[in-house]
Amino acid sequence: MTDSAIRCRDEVAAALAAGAPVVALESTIVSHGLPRPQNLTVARRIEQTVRDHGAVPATIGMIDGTLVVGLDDAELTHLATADGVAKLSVRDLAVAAAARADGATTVASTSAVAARLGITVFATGGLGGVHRDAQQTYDESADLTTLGQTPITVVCAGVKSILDVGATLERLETLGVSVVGYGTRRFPGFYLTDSGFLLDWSADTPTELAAVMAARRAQDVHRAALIVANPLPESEQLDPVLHDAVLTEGLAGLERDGIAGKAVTPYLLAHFHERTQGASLTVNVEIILRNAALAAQIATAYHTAAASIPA
Ligand code: PSU
Ligand code: MN
Repeated sequence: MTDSAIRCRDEVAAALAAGAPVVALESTIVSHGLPRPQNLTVARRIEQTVRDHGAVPATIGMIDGTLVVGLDDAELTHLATADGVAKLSVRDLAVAAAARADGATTVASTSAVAARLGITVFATGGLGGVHRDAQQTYDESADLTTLGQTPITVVCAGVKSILDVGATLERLETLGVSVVGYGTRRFPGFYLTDSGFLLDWSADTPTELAAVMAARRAQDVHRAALIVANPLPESEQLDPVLHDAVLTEGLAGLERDGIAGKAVTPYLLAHFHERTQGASLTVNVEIILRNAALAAQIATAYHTAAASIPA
């Protein structure tokens, strides 16, 4: 599909038309969530991982005001390396388009654009959520409200401990977002295997998750997202003692440096990467690649099953 607002890469459009598995990917983790120069290498590895597991990757972003679904390598390189790439949530998309901006899409805007094109599965690292001081600042990511009105399956490792995890789970419940643990009923804590919060549901295989997606479609009452929360194995998590020390320091830094609004998440991510001497980056990359692999497996299971059912 090509129109003035959204350009879909040929390979992605062909896969969608054929009912073949496609996995959407966001660009904010590339432009704002991972340090340079590793970010570009990681972006390419995420796409390759999706391919290795049988699906077509569609990394979404904005180039010169046009939303691109399936950035090519030059476009991906641009968003990973250029200065002044905007961080675009849903509310920013039209203003940025009119300004012919280059921008990276968040979980919210990636989900919204992907769902509009009929992409059923999206892989990311962690969702945005409710910030720890939200009672004073009202800082809650638009990822939550957008997921509350966007029917797409999102594979993530929970939300970062920089957020109020309990409050985020409460908001997801209020917004009607389904949350299913992959192989666990313990909600993952991104860098840590277990956030300490429990879930009502779990699924053990991509096929089971594809069955959940098929049931959602058959029931036809779901307007919100399905979150698949995929924890790291304990052997690969960040050292919990180091994690807690760096977190405390990062939260204090926010106040000291007067960081607020959409700069909060990138600030804390950069702080983790610096203060753990790269250990958090290694874990972060591992999380994203594992989520990309699982998302591709879910998309493959879902589209294989769908293809065998007469329309
Ligand atoms: N969490 C991460 N890494 C990230 C983000 C979240 O572990 O890079 C990005 C995602 O793009 C997410 C966005 O959608 O930050 C949320 O930002 P905000 O809190 O400003 O809504
Ligand atoms: Mn915010």
